Amino acid sequence: MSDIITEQATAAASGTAATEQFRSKQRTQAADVDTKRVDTLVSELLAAAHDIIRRHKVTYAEYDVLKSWLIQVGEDGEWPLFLDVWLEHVVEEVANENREGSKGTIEGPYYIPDAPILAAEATLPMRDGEEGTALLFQGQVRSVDGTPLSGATVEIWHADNDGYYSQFAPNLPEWNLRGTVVADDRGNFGIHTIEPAPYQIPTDGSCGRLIAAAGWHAWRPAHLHLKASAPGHQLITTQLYFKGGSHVADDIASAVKPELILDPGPAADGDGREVTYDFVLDKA
Ligand code: MBD
Ligand code: FE
Repeated sequence: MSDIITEQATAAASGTAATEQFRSKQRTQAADVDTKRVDTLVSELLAAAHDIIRRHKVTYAEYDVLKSWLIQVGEDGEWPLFLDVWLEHVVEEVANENREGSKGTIEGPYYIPDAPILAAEATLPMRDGEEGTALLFQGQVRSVDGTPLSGATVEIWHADNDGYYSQFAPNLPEWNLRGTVVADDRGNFGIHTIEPAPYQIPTDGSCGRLIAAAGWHAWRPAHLHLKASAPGHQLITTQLYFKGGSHVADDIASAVKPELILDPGPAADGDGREVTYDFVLDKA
């Protein structure tokens, strides 16, 4: 028998890692608290909750279930997951409503800045014999006026063929399937990777319990996460999906838009599939 201990992926482990990651990001952001705005937003949020309690005659038993569930979400570290799955899509909708360039969508809980820097045509860091269909993801970064953008970068991160993200699930090498690709002087890039699998929200934590209790499903369609940026332009955070993939039409995180669905064809080199997608960035 092997004496290698294979750690299991758990909701609490990925939740704790996501919480840590979020906290380290927050350290660099200045607190910006306007009393009047906090008053308005929190008062309206509470008023909406009061209204629901009255309309549905919420009982003490239900109130106690809510209380214990909320406590457990914190203990599992699943606040980043909960918020990004069920609220972030509307924050993104509001934040990007005036953009003219490529569509954005939610960042989700599993972004890590400063992934390894890679050349304009590159293979993402991956294990020997990484499972999954080979995928060449290529394109160009341009400005809204059509100008190719030199100095552009495309950050990419995605799940493996089992639906797991490096740094958030055990037994994966650091930076697996993550990279910062520096496009060439015409904004062109070509990224060799593998197609990610659909992602299932951990079923053994509080978010999983909510999903089961409500009779929902726990799936996100297979997706690539991306951040494209260039000097003098606004960074766009987005995701791309695969036509015909499961749950493209019923993403638990409500983060699919028609413009974000890729339709890869057979790869020119005969290995797997390839697709071209161009990013159009708004001016800063
Ligand atoms: C993911 O991979 C993801 O992208 C989001 C938004 C939530 C949970 C897992
Ligand atoms: Fe994701």
